[in-house]
Amino acid sequence: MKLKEKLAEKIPAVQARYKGLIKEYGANKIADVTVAQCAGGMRGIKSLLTDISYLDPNEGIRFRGYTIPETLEALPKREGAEIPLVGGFYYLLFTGEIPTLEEAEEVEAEWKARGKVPQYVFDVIEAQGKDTHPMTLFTLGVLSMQRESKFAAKYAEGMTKAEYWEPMFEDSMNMMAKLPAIAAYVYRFKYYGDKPAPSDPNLDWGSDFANMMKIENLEYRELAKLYFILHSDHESGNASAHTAHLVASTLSDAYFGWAGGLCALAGPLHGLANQECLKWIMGLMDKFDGVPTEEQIDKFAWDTLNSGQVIPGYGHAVLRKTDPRYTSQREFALKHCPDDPVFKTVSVVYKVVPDILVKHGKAKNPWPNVDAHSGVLQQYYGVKEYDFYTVLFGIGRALGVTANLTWDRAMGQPLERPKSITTDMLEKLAKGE
Ligand code: CMX
Repeated sequence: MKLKEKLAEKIPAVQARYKGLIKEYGANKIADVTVAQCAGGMRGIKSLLTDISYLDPNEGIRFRGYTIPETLEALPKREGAEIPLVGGFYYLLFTGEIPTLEEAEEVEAEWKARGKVPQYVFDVIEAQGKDTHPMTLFTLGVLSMQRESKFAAKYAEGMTKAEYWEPMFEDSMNMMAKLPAIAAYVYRFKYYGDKPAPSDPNLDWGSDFANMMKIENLEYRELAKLYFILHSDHESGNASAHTAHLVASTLSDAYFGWAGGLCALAGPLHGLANQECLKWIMGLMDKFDGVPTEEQIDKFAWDTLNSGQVIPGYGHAVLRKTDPRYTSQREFALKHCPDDPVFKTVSVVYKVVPDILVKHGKAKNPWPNVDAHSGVLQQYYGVKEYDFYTVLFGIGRALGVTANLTWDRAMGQPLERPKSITTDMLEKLAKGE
């Protein structure tokens, strides 16, 4: 396929640049580490390398150098569609080039050809039972497919390092192709006790997810594509992408890597915040019986903070302004559901909460992140089961993660192994002893 050929063309130069950098400048310093960084979650330490995306604290994410509006503008769309093909976006993440419609369609066609999920994946999900959290069901589904790994099989046969990226790419394509069907299965099984709609060969990857979910409103197809693109990548240091990179740096495959990443995504400080967010908004609306006033939100937010909880959907480890992923979803809502009471509530929350967080004085960033807006749109189209939302995040984030894992192999990135020290050692270093 063209995407694979394009990668094969690009890899030697990138690899030579990477190896050359280490060889020529390997001993040069690029940063120092403070006591706070060592003891406090490694915030901001420049220690990961990726060209897939970059997160500027003030500007937000750029995918291969393109901002979100630029990405949505530049990528090819099918006739009549509002949002570009996710297959074309995947091409951009891998190659750094805007594909033609034909190139985007080729990725879509490959996904279609590789999309059939083995029955044992569904058996694993059903064996867990409906009471299990959807992220557990989804993660188990992904992990169960590890036995299909081309990378693991080739590694067992024996291959050279230069060949590593190829089976990683194949695993990435195979896994991406199946994630929407697995997620739709989890959704229908857990909440409705039935099966997803059959895949429609005429629909693109994102729209087919909406179809398999059995969401009738056709606008949800556009939202699905937008959602997956927006959640795809946030450079490499976020917990889910970093976990996947770490796991796969041991030369385990993309299934092991992404199952690990999904476990990190399932925490409330990361991907699970999207479920917590809508739960918080619905709690707010229940308490005040509809769209609350600014005064009512003020009280509710302070009650949350005073009870020791965080306000979900606000704050970020890197960003220092409103997340452009929030803005993009807000624009979609303004176009498609401006009168929805939940959207109206989220809009008033946006007016009130940043000031409260500033007064509270703890959060370094008082502005909303991606999770503050995603649930509103989901519930509007009928996906009201908010504990499912992190699964949606898990489909989207896999796009960036698998592109990174393939490039990690292509560049020959090694096993990740930072150094830990003891508290005694840190004290001595801190005091300059
Ligand atoms: N509400 C209340 N307190 C908050 C807060 C919020 N939304 N955001 C940060 N704080 C607090 C932190 O808990 C921390 O308190 P302590 O000093 O008592 O530990 C303090 O402010 C400083 O935190 P920070 O340096 O600003 O933020 P971190 O890098 O430590 O954490 C994040 C970032 C996102 C985990 C944090 O802002 C948060 O908990 N937000 C709410 C949960 C959320 O929306 N997570 C989703 C993030 C996006 C994603 O990954 O999906």
